[in-house]
Amino acid sequence: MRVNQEVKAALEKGEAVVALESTIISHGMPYPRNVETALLVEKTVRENGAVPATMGIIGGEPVIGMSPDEIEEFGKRKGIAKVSKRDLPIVIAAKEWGATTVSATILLAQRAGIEVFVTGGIGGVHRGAEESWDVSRDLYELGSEPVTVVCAGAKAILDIAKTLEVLETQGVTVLSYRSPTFANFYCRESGFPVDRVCQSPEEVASIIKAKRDFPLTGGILVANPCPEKDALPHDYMDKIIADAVKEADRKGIKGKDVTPFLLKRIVELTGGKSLETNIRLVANNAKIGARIAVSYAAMRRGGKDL
Ligand code: PSU
Ligand code: MN
Repeated sequence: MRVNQEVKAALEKGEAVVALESTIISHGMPYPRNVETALLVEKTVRENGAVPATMGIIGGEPVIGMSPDEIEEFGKRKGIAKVSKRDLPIVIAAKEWGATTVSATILLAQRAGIEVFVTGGIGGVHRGAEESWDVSRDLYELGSEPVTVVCAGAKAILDIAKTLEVLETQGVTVLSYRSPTFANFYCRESGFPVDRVCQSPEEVASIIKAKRDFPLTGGILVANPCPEKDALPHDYMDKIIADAVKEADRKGIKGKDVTPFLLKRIVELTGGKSLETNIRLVANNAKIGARIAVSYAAMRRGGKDL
């Protein structure tokens, strides 16, 4: 594993580091907005007091903290594999490039000692999973690794009720950030309850610390709703998502191609509006995630000095 100097130094001093994934760059958004977004997210993490660590596999080597040039390459290079846990050994052995999903990024973060991770929306249980059995690996990595993921809920293309059920089975602590219900990606609220509504980064950090000190294994999910001014209307998005899901079905799109296909199709069907919302919500997660990481790092350092 290659850990960049800045990240290494911050971790040694017990300072806040935020993990970032690369599937959202290579498979979640079109070039060049994907690169602009990844760089904006890193900048937002820094402005809020933490060190960003964008992760991916370069020539078979897991990289913790890419350079801006490497981020650019992940944005435009063709044929970068989408790497979930099962794909990691294949891409490493073949010395290939791989964009890490939430699940693979959680694994790399845990290996590097990074406890807070920011993304847009996690993978989850797909609509129609009773037939397809399509349930993202993300939920199981959240269940087993000690990483807190700050997101805007599960991607809107999913079945949120079933996703929350699997999270509960996996023992994942599900929090919302200043919102009464679980976040609904493009549309703010989902109406589904969470385990605790948190009002501040300190409150979230205290829950992370309690889980680690106990100790309990497994992750925490912080659902941070998209800012009001950037959110898209429910009814409008419901119809577009339903149409995109039907189209994927008709075209026989399966497995790891489903999520990238749907995200791309939704951008087309909304005339680019969903992309703008996606960018704004990731940046907003970066702000809150960095503040949570800073607060948690301070609590841990405080604990050691006592
Ligand atoms: N959230 C986004 N855009 C994305 C993803 C999440 O806003 O591109 C990616 C994440 O990397 C997540 C993956 O882990 O989609 C889930 O894919 P699947 O449904 O195939 O497990
Ligand atoms: Mn899947």
